[in-house]
Amino acid sequence: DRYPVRRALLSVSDKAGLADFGQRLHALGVELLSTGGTARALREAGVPVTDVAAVTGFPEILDGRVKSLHPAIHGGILARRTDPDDLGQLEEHGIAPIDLVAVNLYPFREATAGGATDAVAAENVDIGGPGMLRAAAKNFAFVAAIVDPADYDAVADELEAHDGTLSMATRRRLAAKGFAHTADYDAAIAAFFAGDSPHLGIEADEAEAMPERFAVDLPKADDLRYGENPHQRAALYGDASGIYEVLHGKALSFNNLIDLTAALDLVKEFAGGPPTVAILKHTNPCGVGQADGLETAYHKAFATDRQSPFGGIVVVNRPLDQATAEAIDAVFTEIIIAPDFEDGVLDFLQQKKNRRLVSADLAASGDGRNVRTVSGGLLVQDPDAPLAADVRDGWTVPTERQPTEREWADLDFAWRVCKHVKSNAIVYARDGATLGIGAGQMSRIDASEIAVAKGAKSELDFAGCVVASDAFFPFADGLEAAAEAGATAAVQPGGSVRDDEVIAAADARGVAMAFTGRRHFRH
Ligand code: 93A
Repeated sequence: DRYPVRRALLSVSDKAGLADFGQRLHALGVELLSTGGTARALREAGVPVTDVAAVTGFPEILDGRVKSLHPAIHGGILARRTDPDDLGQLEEHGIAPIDLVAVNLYPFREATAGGATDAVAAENVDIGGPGMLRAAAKNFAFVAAIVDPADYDAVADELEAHDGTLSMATRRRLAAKGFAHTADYDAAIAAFFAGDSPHLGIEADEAEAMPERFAVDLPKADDLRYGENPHQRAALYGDASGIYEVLHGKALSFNNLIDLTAALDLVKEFAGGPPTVAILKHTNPCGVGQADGLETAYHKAFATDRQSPFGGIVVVNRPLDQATAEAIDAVFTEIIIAPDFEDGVLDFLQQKKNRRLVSADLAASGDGRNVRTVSGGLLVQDPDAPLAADVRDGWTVPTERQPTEREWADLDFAWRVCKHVKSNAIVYARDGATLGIGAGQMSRIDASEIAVAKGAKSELDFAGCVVASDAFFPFADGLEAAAEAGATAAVQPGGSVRDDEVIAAADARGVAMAFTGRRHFRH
């Protein structure tokens, strides 16, 4: 009951353990076939592999929606090795048997975990993977179906110990696991689509209830000179030690404290990223720049809008160096925030008596609750936490064109900035620099027009830029206006009933568009 493994097909979304497993199979003389991304990962690890496209004689089409769905693959998996008819038909059609299939599926649960639009969810439904897995599991009498990377080692061990063969018991056990997995996978998909559409957040019944009472009892930290305006009394309550520290300058005002919070929230989006500088006014970024060094990043941020930074806040995501401090010093800046200041930089900046210098811990996570006053009480919500470094992995691209590598980087950057712009928010960016930021408009189109107008005022060229929108484009016109302005790629949550029109408008203009499945209003 032992069958040899001579040819294996690997097609995995989760590339964990892939290189090692591929290497061991290769060392056993097994020929490896793989779909696009898996083949690339194996080649990068130095493991020889044949593209599935070369076996089928057919390229991957529809953005990978059809890559392994072909008789040359499914015939190779499903043929009964003891049936002369089956083997004859393989021979007749020039199909070689496939003895082992290692597949794991598009991460549907992960992609929809925090809520996703129908389009995002649908794009994460794997068709070919379950097909191959079930085909291999069905033919377990001859073929091994592996769905769990945790099984790679045991399978490779057995192959090495038994002359490149696997036992019936192993194949049957793997088949059971494969069937259980596809059943569970389909159940998750069915459950998602049984709910209301679109999904942009937490399902009411899976959310932990907010507390029955919300008690606030914080000590007064400071009386403030006044509130938002000089005729309003104000005080600060709580304890910011461990979050930020004012090292120099006048006491922070009511509005300073609000702006400082906005600046910290924004820069945390880039805490682990390349040198990044943001300039803010009235809680909105005037410009954000990213470069190999802070000084260049500052100039990029400043170039977005050379007028508004006057009297603003500058925040950086790594210790502030002298050259950057001098560049900032050339513009009247109320507050400078940095995780740290390099030697001598504080002394230099302290020459201006009133300017506030603040050090901040970008890893400090705050108090975990976001509170606003409303008529008759308080609104309490979870904070809109900083995005994960790999947030892009959960995005989908419904357009014909995928973003280029440069566009991906700019989309990621623009999306992080856009999250910190008052709604309706539109951000144009290119090469790690914002080109135009449209904040706080009552219509998305107006936000877009203002962003473009501000960029034009700064004599910036929008050709080849990307655009980010904090909530979905309700109509195609917003996307069309962005393309008209020069955007070649866009990022937005998706989830409009008119998504199809917006996607068609993008396709008509060759715009690559990503759906995040999550919106970031700031009201
Ligand atoms: O879009 S699919 O449903 N169509 C297919 O023909 C297909 N073949 C494999 N998804 C398909 N796959 C899946 O692609 C696999 O289940 C795996 O999750 C993923 C691997 O793609 P890549 O090798 O390009 O990273």
